[in-house]
Amino acid sequence: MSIDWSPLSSVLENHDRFLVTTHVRPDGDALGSEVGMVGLLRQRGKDVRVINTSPTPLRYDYLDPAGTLFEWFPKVSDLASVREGRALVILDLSAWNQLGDMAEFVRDFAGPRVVIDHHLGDETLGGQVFKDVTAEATGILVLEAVEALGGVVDAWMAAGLLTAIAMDTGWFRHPSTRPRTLRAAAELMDRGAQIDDIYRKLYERNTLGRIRLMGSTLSGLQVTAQGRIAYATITAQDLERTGAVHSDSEDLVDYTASVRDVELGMLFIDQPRGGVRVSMRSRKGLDCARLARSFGGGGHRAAAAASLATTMDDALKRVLEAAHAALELESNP
Ligand SMILES: [Mn+2]
Repeated sequence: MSIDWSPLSSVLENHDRFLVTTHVRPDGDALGSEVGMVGLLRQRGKDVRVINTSPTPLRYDYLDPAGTLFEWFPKVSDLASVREGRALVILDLSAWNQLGDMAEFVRDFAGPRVVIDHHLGDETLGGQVFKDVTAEATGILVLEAVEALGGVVDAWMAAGLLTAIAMDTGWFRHPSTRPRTLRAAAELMDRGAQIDDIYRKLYERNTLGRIRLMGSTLSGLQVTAQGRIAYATITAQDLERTGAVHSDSEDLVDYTASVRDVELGMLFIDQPRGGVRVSMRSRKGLDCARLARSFGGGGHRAAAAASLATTMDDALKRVLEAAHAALELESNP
């Protein structure tokens, strides 16, 4: 699918001040796409603020070396003036609940808005939507936009966009990876992205808490449905005991789906403000997005998530039941 970027070009022509945002618990694609977009906007001489509903996980600090780019919504003291006269760019989401505490602010936002995204789902956030659900990352769409609009990818933007693409493709291992993914990565390296340095920053600066959380989570891994489902849990007590913080659970779900013959891997995590979030990964075609949607969540076919306003025990019971049924349906359609 190829996107016509000319409506974005007119938004850029007609506005001088921008606000860029992304989803709750921002990942590499979310933050890296923001970097690419900010780079493009600044090249055009725009005044840009980036305000996110969640704080930036420590591992992504290299994208914002001065610590001045990514602002955390609850800490922004001049929201009234942020609202004024800006155009809003929303990256890597298409569902209101993915905006967390910022949803109301975005709903009330009077200025024009633009959504660039690759998630399934038919909810609309309003404004101009640039969407390609076949894209491996929002970062690749932002790269496309930068090129279509005559921007120049500098080393910082290249690092952001490479982070985006690498993280959303599991470092070029997921089925979404195709020749153009690697071509884009190669081009970003040409533009100054240092892939080995990015990898080290992301994966070789673990806190002790994260490693201990990983150990405790993996040693609690359970298997069910004759080995077709694997799942693990992270409770508030697990976080406390291991000294991990919430964002340390990022990617741990991938291990659940890495067990031989497992078709669906799930990680259940107690949420800081109550409820349980379940992340899902499928390996042999089971539609996780559909399973997640039945609990009010969403995502992609092979990777999705949902939040349940309930206890860990109840979340386990309900989701495992639905997962069994989904597998059954998959085997006997
Ligand atoms: Mn993404």
